[in-house]
Amino acid sequence: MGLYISVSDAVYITTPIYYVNDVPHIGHSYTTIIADVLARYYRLMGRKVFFLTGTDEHGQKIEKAAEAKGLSPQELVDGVVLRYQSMWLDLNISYDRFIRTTDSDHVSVVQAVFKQLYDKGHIYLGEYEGLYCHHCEAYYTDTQASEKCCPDCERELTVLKEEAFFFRLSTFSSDVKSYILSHDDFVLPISRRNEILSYIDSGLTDLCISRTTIRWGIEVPDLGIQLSKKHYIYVWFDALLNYLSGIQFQQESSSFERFWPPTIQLIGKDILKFHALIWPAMLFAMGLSLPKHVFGHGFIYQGGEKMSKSKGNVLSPSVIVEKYSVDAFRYFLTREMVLGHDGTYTDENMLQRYNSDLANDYGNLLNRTLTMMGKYFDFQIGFFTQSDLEDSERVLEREAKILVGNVEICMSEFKLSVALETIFCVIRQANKYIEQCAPWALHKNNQLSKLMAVMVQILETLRIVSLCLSPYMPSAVEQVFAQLNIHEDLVNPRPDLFEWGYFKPGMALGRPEPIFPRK
Ligand code: ME8
Repeated sequence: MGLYISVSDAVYITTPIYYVNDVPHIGHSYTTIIADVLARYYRLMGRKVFFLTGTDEHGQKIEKAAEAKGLSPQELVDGVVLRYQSMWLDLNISYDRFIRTTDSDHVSVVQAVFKQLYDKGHIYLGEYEGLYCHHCEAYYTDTQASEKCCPDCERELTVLKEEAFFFRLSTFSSDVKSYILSHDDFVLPISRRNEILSYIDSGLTDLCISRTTIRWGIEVPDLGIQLSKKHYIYVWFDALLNYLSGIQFQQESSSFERFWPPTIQLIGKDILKFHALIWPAMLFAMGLSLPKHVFGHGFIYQGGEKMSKSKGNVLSPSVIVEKYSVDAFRYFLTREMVLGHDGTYTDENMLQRYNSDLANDYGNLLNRTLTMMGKYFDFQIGFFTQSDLEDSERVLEREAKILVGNVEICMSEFKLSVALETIFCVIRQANKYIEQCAPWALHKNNQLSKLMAVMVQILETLRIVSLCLSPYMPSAVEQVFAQLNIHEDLVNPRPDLFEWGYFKPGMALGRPEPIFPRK
């Protein structure tokens, strides 16, 4: 499989918009951190990036959660949204817009799209009767729902009959299928692609996209027809359109013109059907181009169970962050979980990764290098020449030069954990290099020019691995750079920043300070 993200100027990255019927947990932070790492990486590579996240605030779930707490839906959502926003601030999430489905520009887009599709005949009025799950806000067919239980949450289903609007999903599903078949890299990973294709083949009916049973939602706009009751737009139809309203769809000289279509839409595998079938079908109906990639990642489990609000086994990111730091948390999630596969969070694994990778390998490399620079050269870069080193003593230079390209390949294939593995290989090699070159012996023998050349090999390597790590661990790398006395803009970086040869005689370094103290 080739590179997924090709060289083009604009990169548009989205996460699902999260339900606000409860507070954010580690599963939500997983999706959002992956999106943030990609967004930061592409900014670092000089691309224009738009990173959208937000909250899904309408529907019966919210109405019920508010009722249970004795609040109005608006009061409930306003409170929970703050929890999400402060969590993303704590986790260093660099989104460009936080969209709420209660934002007035979103509401206008949803109503406008609904009317446009109705006028084109892609939405029609009919009657719906079916087995409905109030919790998941979805209808199920008899085959999907054995014993009248919801196949997703196992709750009891009720028979519901209502006048309703329908979207012609059955018409557009064949377009979606042909598109998936002709675009290998549209639905990723491959297992998700197969899953959605067999779902389409199981036969599809039109999608009911309005409800008369809810109040907390976006009202169906005036369509010039008489309706017996007020209709509200189905929460998924509303929510999916955030990806358009979030970049000012149908506004003049908007981000939409610059960023559409999305480069990558990150989702959990639980909402694949909505993003790899219903959403593309809506886009076909609107005549818009489809996202380049929809990536359905796996779940984070804890003690063998999927973490979820409904199961009540939710692990709060704040607890982990407080114990290990935000960068260690971001590192763990992207290093330990292979994107696309399920993974498990355990405190033992977290501790192990923290001590071995962050404290021993990376932190120690920085600390011992700066300590030696202080001891031997009073933190000043001095004179050295390339001829001071044998070919075999320039191994780090060769490795660091190819690292940047290797990381680029991994990132464009969404192999975030492999990129980290590759970076840490070079870090471990740098530690080994110190043992092999034994700077203390060079100092003892008064080979000062060679000693400086060796130290610069290590310093350059530290600088380049840190640049590669910066999308994953932005604040730790900021501290590393401060200690290396490098003050660079990583959002609009100089193009030569990734090149070998930054440190020059006369430059001064900062003082060593542990970044990841051992636990
Ligand atoms: O589905 N492991 O919102 P939601 C990994 N509002 N990821 C997890 C996870 C876990 N244990 N639990 C949740 C919705 N997630 C809709 C989306 S989009 C137009 C509307 C992540 O709050 C994962 O990305 O239930 C999943 O898809 C998302 O949270 C669901 O969040």
